[in-house]
Amino acid sequence: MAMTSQQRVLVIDDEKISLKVISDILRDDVEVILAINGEQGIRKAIELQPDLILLDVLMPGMDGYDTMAKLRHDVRTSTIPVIFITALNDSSHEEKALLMGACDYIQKPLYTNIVQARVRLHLQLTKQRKMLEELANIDPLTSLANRRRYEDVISSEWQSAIEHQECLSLLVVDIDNFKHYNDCYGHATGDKVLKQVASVLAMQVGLGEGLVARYGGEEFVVLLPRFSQQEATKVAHQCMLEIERLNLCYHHGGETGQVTVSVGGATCYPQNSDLLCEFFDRADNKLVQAKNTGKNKILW
Ligand code: GH3
Ligand code: MG
Ligand code: MG
Ligand code: MG
Repeated sequence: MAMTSQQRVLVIDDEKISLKVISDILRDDVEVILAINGEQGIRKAIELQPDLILLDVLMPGMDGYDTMAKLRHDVRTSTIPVIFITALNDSSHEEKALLMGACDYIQKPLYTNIVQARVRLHLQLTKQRKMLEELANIDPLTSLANRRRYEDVISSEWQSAIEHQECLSLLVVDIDNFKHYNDCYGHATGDKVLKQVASVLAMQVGLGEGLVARYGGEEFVVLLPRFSQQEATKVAHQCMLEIERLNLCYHHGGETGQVTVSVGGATCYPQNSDLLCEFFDRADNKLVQAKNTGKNKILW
């Protein structure tokens, strides 16, 4: 059984010969990245996001434990599994590594088959974990983040905005008269519209700029960290314009309509973790107001 290709393993070891040996053992099956010390290893882990890290314990300067502590502390690397590799055969070292969150511990001298078997096992577990994460966080119809993911991201963005005294904007976007669209063309065609609206929103909100999520049904949320009300309004108008450009018409009760959205917006400088619910409610109340006053508009 071959290891899954395209998976990446980062090896951090101060000895060139060890790097060579490990890389020879693994390179047929995975992409191997090498680092000669802890600092370089952390940098490469952040940048290249390996699926697994093999970490030498004894290294001059920053040793394996220090490196591990830093990897665990940084959100960008905290969930990457780490296998310690060491010549130390004292059980207290093994215990320490496992207590720090290492997923495994391999003792030198290295046996090719053991290294391969353990790496294979942990890569498979990583793959399964990623699949589960995706199932838990992604909306299958639109491929956007789902409501669970949105709740996670907004709480961490809220916390970070408090820490850095930055503002945060939120748009709640709901398709107008979508029931009419479904009644006209059926649910399956309605699903296609949801996908189209979702991709317009995703396109307007650049990667890394904010989060677009399907909150439920035909309702979406757009979270825009550090966006002022003015900047977020611009994004909302652009989204509304592009959705109108899709030119999705339907007929209902003898009349012709077109798919539009209503948007409720809120912007604030978060001060207190308790006020997060109120923030969402503010945007949501504005959405209700927009619905009650003619739809196809944005209100703050
Ligand atoms: P409003 O302008 O007030 O928002 O009216 P609306 O018809 O959009 O809102 P309402 O809440 O009355 O109905 C929402 C509709 O969205 C009804 C429901 O069938 C449809 N909907 C929700 N989720 C899905 C979905 O996953 N696929 C499809 N095709 N339709 C969906
Ligand atoms: Mg060493
Ligand atoms: Mg609606
Ligand atoms: Mg709705």
